[in-house]
Amino acid sequence: MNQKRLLTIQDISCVGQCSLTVALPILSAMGIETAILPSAVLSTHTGGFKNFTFRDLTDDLPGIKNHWKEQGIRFGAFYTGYVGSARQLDYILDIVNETGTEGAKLIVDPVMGDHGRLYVGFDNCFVERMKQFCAKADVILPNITECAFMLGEEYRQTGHTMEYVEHVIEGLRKIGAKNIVMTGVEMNDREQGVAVYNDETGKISTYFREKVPGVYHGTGDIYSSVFSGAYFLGKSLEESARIAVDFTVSAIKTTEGDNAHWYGVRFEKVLGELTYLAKE
Ligand code: PXL
Repeated sequence: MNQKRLLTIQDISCVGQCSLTVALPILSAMGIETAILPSAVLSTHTGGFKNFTFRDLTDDLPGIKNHWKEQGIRFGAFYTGYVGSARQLDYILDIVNETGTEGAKLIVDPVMGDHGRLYVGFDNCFVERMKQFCAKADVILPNITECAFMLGEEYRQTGHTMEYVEHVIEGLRKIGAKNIVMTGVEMNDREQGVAVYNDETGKISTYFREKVPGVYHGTGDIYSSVFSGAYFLGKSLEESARIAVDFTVSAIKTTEGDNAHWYGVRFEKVLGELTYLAKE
């Protein structure tokens, strides 16, 4: 059986260009066999649509895991995003421990909030459980909001100095995080990017691109999907982080200034920019 398979665990928001509806096409375009495990099914994402439906699939996870084990199905890496319940985090760890191949990496995007606020349905209790989950990951990909909540500190929207970045990374390492990719870092109002802490070298590096004005939904999921794919393909932490920034900027530019398309970005238009990775 082909062991070079990645499993991504996040919700299906049927409409809204986020979570699995971006992760699967992105990872596929990168030439990666991708298995999915929906953590929940929602009619839309929760970021602006009203009265969305929400079906939590937590109780389905053990049975799915048992079937995979019975069938000898294994995964070479795991990438998690939006999780439907705190209880699910324990089930996900069982899946990782019991179905991962030797050396399989766990990449965690601790999806909980953005712009200084937790998403609808998340609370401090979930934040605590997510902190413990992040300690088990090989790489975590928190945005600035998620960093602030995990450290129990005030959210800083912009003006992130190197001292601030170092402080956050130190705090996350105290929680038990290993490799860290902080997203949404803004040291000035012209640029946005990431700070990467490499657990092997102990070094922090940054990568910035021009900031595109506006608010763009689902771009965190786009970022984490590209990062996870590149890392799984054997790129370094730093290179994976850069590839993901460049693609996210391209995806945002497809929708720049289009206020009617407020719920997501038209990343489909630029998916071709990733296919070179499938050929390498
Ligand atoms: O993009 C993150 C995300 C994922 N899944 C659901 C969401 C959001 C952000 O709002 O609502 C259901």
